[in-house]
Amino acid sequence: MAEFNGDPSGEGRRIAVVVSRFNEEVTTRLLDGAMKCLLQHGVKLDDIDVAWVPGAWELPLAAAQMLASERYDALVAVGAVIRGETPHFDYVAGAAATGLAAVQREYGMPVGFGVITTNDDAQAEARSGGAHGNKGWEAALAALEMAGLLSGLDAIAGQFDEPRNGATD
Ligand code: INI
Repeated sequence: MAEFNGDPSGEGRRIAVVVSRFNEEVTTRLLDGAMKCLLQHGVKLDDIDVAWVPGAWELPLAAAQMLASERYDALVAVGAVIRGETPHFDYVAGAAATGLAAVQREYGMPVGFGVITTNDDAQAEARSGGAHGNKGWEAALAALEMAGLLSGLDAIAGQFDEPRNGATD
């Protein structure tokens, strides 16, 4: 049996961050959390690129463009979708989540999901450095852990000469 865990060390990692300006007070705090996490785990400031987009709707496109550059080991997406009086919230939050999940699969690269979706400002406050922690920090940590896991899985894959599904015996 083999068991794999991702090492969240950021040493030598290059990280992309995409952050949305909508609800900027909240997203700035989420970005702060993500940056602190990356730096505390050993990522160099020069190895972090931050791209700002207008709103959460735009996160997947910018994330795709950044990962297409093949410059990064992982990406962290940060945004805040706060419920209003119309169904707009559902479209923006849903598109951000499904879009970022699609980007993650398309590029085979970790995308930390630091987009909070809340019913009101108080819930957003609580999740951006308040009573419920900082979801930007958590997303950055998840992205680093997944980068470590993918490196470990890559290394073991290289130890097999033949793919199992190509075996003839
Ligand atoms: N964008 C957000 O990031 N959060 C929101 O809460 C939000 N609301 O509620 O409307 C929001 N809308 C803007 C959207 O992301 C796009 O930027 C806009 O529609 C232009 O494409």
